[in-house]
Amino acid sequence: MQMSKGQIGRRLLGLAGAGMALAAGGTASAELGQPAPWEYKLQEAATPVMEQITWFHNLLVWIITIITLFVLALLIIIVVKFNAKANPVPSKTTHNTLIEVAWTLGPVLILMAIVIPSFKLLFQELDIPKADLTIKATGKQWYWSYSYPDNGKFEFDSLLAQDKQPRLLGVDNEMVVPVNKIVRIQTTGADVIHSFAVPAFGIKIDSVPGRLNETWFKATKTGMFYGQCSELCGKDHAFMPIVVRVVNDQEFASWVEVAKKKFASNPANSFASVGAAAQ
Ligand SMILES: [Cu+2]
Repeated sequence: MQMSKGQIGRRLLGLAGAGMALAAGGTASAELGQPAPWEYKLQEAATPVMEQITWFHNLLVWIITIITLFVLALLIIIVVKFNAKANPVPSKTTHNTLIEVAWTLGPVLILMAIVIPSFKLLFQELDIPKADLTIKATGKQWYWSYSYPDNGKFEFDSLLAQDKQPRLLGVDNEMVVPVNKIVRIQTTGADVIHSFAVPAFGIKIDSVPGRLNETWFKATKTGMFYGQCSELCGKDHAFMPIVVRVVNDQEFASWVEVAKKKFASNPANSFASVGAAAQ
């Protein structure tokens, strides 16, 4: 089929329009704390650590883009200016002090610009501030158990709820935490290695049997935040989501009261194993 230039132009415009509509649709349906269709960015941050991760990620994207364009420009200049036809008698230059110093110092400075915020972020993630609340998350094949040693020592299981939205992310009993409080997560695996990860909080930490790993978050927004087990742990690895509901202090206190009664019949709560969180 022959197309005129006008037709091709209109088709291209249509395609671009469709692409933009898709992108806009993706943004419109993006909700805090969960993945969105056509998402290509990091999830919106809900903790100071995730804000820092997002900032650092964007910085790196800028740096790598500028480096790539710079190298591409050099390549194009060389191909155009110094090919055999354009430059039949090649120069025999072997050393240039200025350029050699520049291409050594330049990368050093770029690495310094990366290393400083990188270490700052690493320390922010690893230095756990004094926690207001500790929750132990135990990865099991294939669900999570959460215990609250500070709030009356109760424990409950959190299993995928097929009927809940978002699909494959909803659970029957979500972890509940107060907003703007420092929550320390201690995690372990009951059978194999799992990994506790919530993208909007910027946390991902392995849950290893026989070992207690720690991380922390301070959620600054209320709402539902979804994550998934992030270490291949067996056949139902894809079906053990993590849901954290962030609420205000009063809602948290009343949830604790209800939860203590609701999960009183959980056999795990009759054992002393729950209160083992180290202070
Ligand atoms: Cu898993």
